[in-house]
Amino acid sequence: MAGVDYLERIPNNVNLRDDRRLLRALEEWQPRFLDWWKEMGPEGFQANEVYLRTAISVDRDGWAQFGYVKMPDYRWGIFLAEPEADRRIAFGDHLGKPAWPEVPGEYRGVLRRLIVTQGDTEPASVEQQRHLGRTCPSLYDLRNLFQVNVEEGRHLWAMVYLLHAYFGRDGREEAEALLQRRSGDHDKPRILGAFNERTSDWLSFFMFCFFTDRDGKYQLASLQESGLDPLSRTCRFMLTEEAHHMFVGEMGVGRIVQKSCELMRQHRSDDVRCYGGIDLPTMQRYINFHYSVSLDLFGSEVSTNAANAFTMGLKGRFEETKKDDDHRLVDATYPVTCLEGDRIATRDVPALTALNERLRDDYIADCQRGIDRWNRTIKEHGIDVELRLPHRGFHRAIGSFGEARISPDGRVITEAEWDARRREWLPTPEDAQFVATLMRPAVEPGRFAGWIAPPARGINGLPLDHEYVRLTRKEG
Ligand code: BYC
Repeated sequence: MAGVDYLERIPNNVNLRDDRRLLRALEEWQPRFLDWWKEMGPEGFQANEVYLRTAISVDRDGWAQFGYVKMPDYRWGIFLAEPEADRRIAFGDHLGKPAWPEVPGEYRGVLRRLIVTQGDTEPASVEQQRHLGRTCPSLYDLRNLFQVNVEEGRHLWAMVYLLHAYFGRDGREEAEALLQRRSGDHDKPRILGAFNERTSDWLSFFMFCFFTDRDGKYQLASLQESGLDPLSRTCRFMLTEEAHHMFVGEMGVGRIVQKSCELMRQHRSDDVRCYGGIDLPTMQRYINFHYSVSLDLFGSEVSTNAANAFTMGLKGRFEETKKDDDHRLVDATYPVTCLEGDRIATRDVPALTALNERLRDDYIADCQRGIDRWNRTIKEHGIDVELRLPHRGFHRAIGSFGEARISPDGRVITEAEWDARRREWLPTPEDAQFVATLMRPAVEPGRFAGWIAPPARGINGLPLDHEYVRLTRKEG
């Protein structure tokens, strides 16, 4: 149980009990969070028992406990990774100085903006996914969806704790606003583009977990380097949970690829739609969409915001401490590919301003590793098709490429060519309609929908036909 007060109304390892004001403020926020969860959380399953993992401690062996919980009773808590003794700031102007236990006054605004932006994505994703339960491909997948959802709820708690504990009244107001914005809402949308898109089917859900949650991994890893020690420790623990979300995405897409390949072999046909599978060209179009909107989440190629956050010691690079350079980047350059006039060019720019692009490069390499694994499955079935990541400029809204039309193979094209070919490259309304026809619930323990292969193993050593969600007492 390593330092976690699990019997408290808000489980925590930050000694909330000793800070009555903070405790009261969070206890006031808690019922509003629950109201938000009931209104915007998973629709239709709030009264069902779900086999969930709950964080009860942050050490290696004990951070997860499995058991049946009704989602509104989930113990959302505040957990920071164990402090590192004598932790020092690893980059920027304050390199080598002790990490800050409190927010430095001069960085308050920038830090608050970073924390709010991070926090905003968490409830947004729950809102995006709230209708999926009714069309789950199995109880195993339904449970995984809910696991992801409750953990995103916990990640919201993680950011709200920082806002309440370190940002006074402004922080409390921001915490309130996190419950007011709504994904996709015209008047009060979520902050970042990808979090206002619809996640209307399970193919999109798995793609979102693979591509968009992976942005979370890279952003959290950069914030984990922060000079603000509580932010660093919070992100360090969130990353342990984030890993499961990407697993759900990679395995989910991988199982669909596998099923499609099995159907292609069995029926000696590339067009598996008539056999109830999702054809590989459709998969490719979904990849193109989710990858491109996730690339936007890294911001502009050249960004003074990113340079400032680094120089101030607030947001580092991915694996900052493992990098073998001066960690100040004052004279360094970094190659950035962007649009120059009507052509795509790579040029060296000051490394400080290129930090978004550098993180995007790390992310792209990681995405490619997943694509390679899916391609191995295709190859193992003797099928001569390869899934690909489109060019980084394809279908972008943020950064220099947002001003032009780029084809998946990286050509600057005319609006006319874009209009003529976008149906080849991005999911069409017909694709979405077709995928929607497959979204019929498979809720008998051990049954899987016909468009997705079963996973290799169940959860926490349990068999695949375990009743991961008890549906006997359904809500309304
Ligand atoms: N959409 O200098 P720029 C996760 C704005 S995901 C809309 O290019 P900067 C999760 C930007 O705010 C991880 N607006 O970018 C995943 C700025 O506005 P202001 C989330 C955008 O500031 C799945 C202006 O454009 N965490 O955890 O260097 C499920 C110029 O900005 C977008 C974070 O994002 C966009 N895509 O970097 C659940 C970490 N991109 O200031 C959870 C915290 C940029 O001019 N956030 N803009 O009004 C950050 O580090 C930075 O805010 C960004 C942008 C990386 C997002």
